[in-house]
Amino acid sequence: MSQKRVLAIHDISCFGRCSLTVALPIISSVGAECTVIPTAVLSTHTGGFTGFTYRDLTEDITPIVDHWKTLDLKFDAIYTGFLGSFEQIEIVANTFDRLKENTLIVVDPVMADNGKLYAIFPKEFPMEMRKVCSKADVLMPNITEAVLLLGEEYKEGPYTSDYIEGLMQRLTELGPKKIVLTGVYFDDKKLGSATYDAETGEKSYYFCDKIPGYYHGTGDVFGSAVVAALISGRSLPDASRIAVDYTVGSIQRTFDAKTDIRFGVNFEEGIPQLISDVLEDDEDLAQRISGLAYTIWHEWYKDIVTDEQIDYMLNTYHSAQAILDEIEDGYKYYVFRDSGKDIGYCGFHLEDDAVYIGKLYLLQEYRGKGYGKRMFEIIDDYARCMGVDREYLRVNKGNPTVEMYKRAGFEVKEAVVKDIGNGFVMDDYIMEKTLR
Ligand code: PXL
Repeated sequence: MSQKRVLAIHDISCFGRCSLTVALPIISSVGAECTVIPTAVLSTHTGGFTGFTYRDLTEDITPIVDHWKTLDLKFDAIYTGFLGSFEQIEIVANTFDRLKENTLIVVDPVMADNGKLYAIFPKEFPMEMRKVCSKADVLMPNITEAVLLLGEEYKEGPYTSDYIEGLMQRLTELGPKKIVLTGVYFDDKKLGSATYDAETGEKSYYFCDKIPGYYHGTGDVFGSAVVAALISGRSLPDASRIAVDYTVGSIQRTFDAKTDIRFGVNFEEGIPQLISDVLEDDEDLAQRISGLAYTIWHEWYKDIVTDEQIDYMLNTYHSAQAILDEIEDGYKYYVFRDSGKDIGYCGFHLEDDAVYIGKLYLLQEYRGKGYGKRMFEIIDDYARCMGVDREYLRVNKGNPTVEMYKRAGFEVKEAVVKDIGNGFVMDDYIMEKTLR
């Protein structure tokens, strides 16, 4: 695959980690070339600082593009965010037209948050912003920006999936076929993003624990990670999930360090993880999962089934090839890490009217630390998104985990003995949970 080239059109806020100083390193980190058009140079971003300098570079944009036209440059993606004036909006929209040639246009309509248009913008700004948004393939607003673009009233959350999906659907009527909506929450504890693809009808949600406080530049960290993932061939739901994890990790490090919230978030130390999340292919993932299965089965099942059965199970159901086959058949796998180390995973897939949880494993020393709960949250979100309210799993009758499943809301539905070949049987309970 030839190297991808992205054009990032943003301002340079010299201090405060946002826009170009975030987009450049994040997009480059996944091996893409990141070309830039700086729209302005500011001493700091405008959120929370006063007295910042602002050198407008609007009049340089068209000559830069004119020069590039003589060089016949091609871009795989163009990504833009904060735009400072009506004139800039006009010129950037025109730049899309001039440079678009099999180019993915990604627009983050940076202008508002928490129900309010940023003070530096006039109230007509959102309607002008529509000009660039209508030309986007992927639009990434937060909820405030979404309602402003749609000319609707802002509503405080928590939201319902009907409301979120309605917003995304209406946004696609403005032009873009793919939406990534940020700042989505259905309760006060979790915050995340939703995606919608009008061409396939596919939607997805991904949430993480809410971290208190408002951190500047997080939209750019998120948006740059989405662009990095999309340009690397990841699907829209995967790109959004990877970007949420990356952004939340960056916020968490900043929160722990008690950094001034205006200084932006520590996204730099998450780059190694981002690279592996974005660039890992299904074969690598299957290898990692299979490695974990080997360790976990040997430490956990040694008192439950015989060594021979453990080996048989590992070879039959947990080999990298078996896992890869499942992924190709639509299984979703999530691997959990702690300090960079793989510590467990869950695997599940959609059936007609239920989600079947085929795998839910944690290394012994990481049990009881909340990872299991997090796995169930991810599975519950997936089930809701897919419109089913039933989940079920199989568990060996002698496995103490039965109690953990009961605490997680599952109950035993039936006992089944399944012949799995080679003289082995699985002597299991089927446990089931109905989502409320
Ligand atoms: O994307 C955030 C951003 C970028 N650039 C400038 C900003 C802000 C947010 O306030 O002020 C100049």
